[in-house]
Amino acid sequence: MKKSGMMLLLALAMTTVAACGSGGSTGGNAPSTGEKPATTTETKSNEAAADKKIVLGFSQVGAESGWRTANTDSIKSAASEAGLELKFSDAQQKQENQIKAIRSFIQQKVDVIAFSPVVESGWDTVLKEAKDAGIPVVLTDRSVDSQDDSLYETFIGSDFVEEGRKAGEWLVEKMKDETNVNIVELQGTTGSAPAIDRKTGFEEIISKDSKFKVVASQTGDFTRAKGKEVMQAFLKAQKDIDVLYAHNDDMALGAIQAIEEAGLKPGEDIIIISIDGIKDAFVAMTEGKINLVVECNPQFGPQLMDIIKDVVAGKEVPKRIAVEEGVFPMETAAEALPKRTY
Ligand code: GZL
Repeated sequence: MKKSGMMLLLALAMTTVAACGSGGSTGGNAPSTGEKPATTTETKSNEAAADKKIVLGFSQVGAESGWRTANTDSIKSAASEAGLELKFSDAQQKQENQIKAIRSFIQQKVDVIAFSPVVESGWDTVLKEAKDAGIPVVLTDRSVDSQDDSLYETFIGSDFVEEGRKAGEWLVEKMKDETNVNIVELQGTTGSAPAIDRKTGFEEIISKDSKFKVVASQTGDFTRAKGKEVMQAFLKAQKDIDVLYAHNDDMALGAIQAIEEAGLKPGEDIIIISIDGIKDAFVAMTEGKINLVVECNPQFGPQLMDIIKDVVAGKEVPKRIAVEEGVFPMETAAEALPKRTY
């Protein structure tokens, strides 16, 4: 009995070892039902990592203009398309709200932070905090004046100086037979990259001929309401305005209301040049109320998601990525309007 029992135990033990042995390289318990061998911890973590959604923290300037709304729509839809988890914050055009949002993203340990800086200055401290936390930052739409470009991976946005030059070059040609041109300027948000650079580019061109005079220049903060208010003040203070140069369409559209309420014809009594290219500006051009729109494309959401995936994958990305855009004189508006997408 004893001997046969021992033989039985030995046979059982042999079967168990063989079964384990046939578990292949994993060394785990080979299930006898012929299923795939259980993955190791390492394999599981690789699979989990591959499935983990990239978490993007995005701080948006606000909702001040048609351009901004289109930009937000582009980023939200592109993030959803790309399968990213988006944490979105609207700063209502306040830098302190953007800094708070970036600090919150750092605490939440997001994978990437992206933002459109409402103004150029005052970002080094919070960007260093993100860098110290090992979280890469991508600048979108507007840049910062930091001397340390290791604080961000890349900047994707328009060339605002070039936009200003395009506005100036069109005006020089338009006014070639005039001897004296009085210009009023509605600037964007004070201290913002588009306001600074659009002014720089425009002045670079018109300053070559002293017949062009900027007789008044003030911020309309990129909004329709403020654009109307400041244009009303210009009309009261200036006896002879030939041209309005508005840093965005929303301010131009607000100014048009003020010009009409003053009994003048926008686009005729006062030539109007604007930047962005929102649909309402194209409609105004078809009505003869705006003479030129320089495009500033807000729909770079898909490009942004590609960059973010490259950054997370540790790939090298160019420090500067420009957005393509055109120039639309009023004569081209009717044909272009049906094709406009923002
Ligand atoms: C430009 C963007 C500007 C738009 C405005 O890229 O930052 O801000 O021109 C918007 O319409 O408010």
